[in-house]
Amino acid sequence: MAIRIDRIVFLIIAVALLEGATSGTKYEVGDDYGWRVPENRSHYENWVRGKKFEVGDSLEFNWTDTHNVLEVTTKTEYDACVKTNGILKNISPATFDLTKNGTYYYICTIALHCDLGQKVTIVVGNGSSSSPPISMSNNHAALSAVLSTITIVVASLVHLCSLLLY
Ligand SMILES: *[C@@H]1O[C@H](CO)[C@@H](O)[C@H](O)[C@H]1NC(C)=O
Ligand SMILES: *[C@@H]1O[C@H](CO)[C@@H](O)[C@H](O)[C@H]1NC(C)=O
Ligand SMILES: *[C@@H]1O[C@H](CO)[C@@H](O)[C@H](O)[C@H]1NC(C)=O
Ligand SMILES: *[C@@H]1O[C@H](CO)[C@@H](O)[C@H](O)[C@H]1NC(C)=O
Ligand SMILES: [Cu+2]
Repeated sequence: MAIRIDRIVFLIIAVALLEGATSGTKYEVGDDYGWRVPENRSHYENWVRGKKFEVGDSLEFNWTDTHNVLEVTTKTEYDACVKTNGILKNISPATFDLTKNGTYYYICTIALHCDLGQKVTIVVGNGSSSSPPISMSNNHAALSAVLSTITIVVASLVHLCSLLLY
């Protein structure tokens, strides 16, 4: 029994380490100030300054009162506070994953909040995504990547079962 518990603890630690190694930084947008109408329009620009966002990082918007987060896709929409297109999250805290290089735009759609400066631009990498056109060879590469991942997962599960049953 003692041996079994040792192994279970070891596995839990190993999984935790693996997850820690693959997850990026989680940014609390505005830090303790949170996500709200700022005192001046450069508030969130100032918050972004000096930060280096990377693929795998995530943003957490945290608020009380009435706010939300809309991710818009173009600078034009962002600059003009266009509230009609994009991914809207209404529940605090709202998390957005930065899954690839590019420029991400977030605004609050309540009343004039965006116009008053409740908006933030996040640049990941050099700010542009490099998505090569999908070709046949890319599809093959993607397929074999998926297959090898499945193989690894199945092998791990078999291994896990054998350890637990031992
Ligand atoms: C805007 O407000 C932030 C804090 O909310 C402050 O650090 C910054 O200096 C202010 N900028 C201007 C231009 O007033
Ligand atoms: C969100 O903000 C509230 C108050 O501003 C704070 O108490 C809480 O810890 C924050 N939540 C997170 C997940 O940071
Ligand atoms: C993202 O950009 C950084 C810096 O420009 C670069 O080092 C990295 O390889 C890029 N990652 C992807 C997935 O394109
Ligand atoms: C950003 O990086 C990508 C891929 O490395 C490159 O194609 C693009 O020209 C770069 N853009 C800028 C503005 O440097
Ligand atoms: Cu708002």
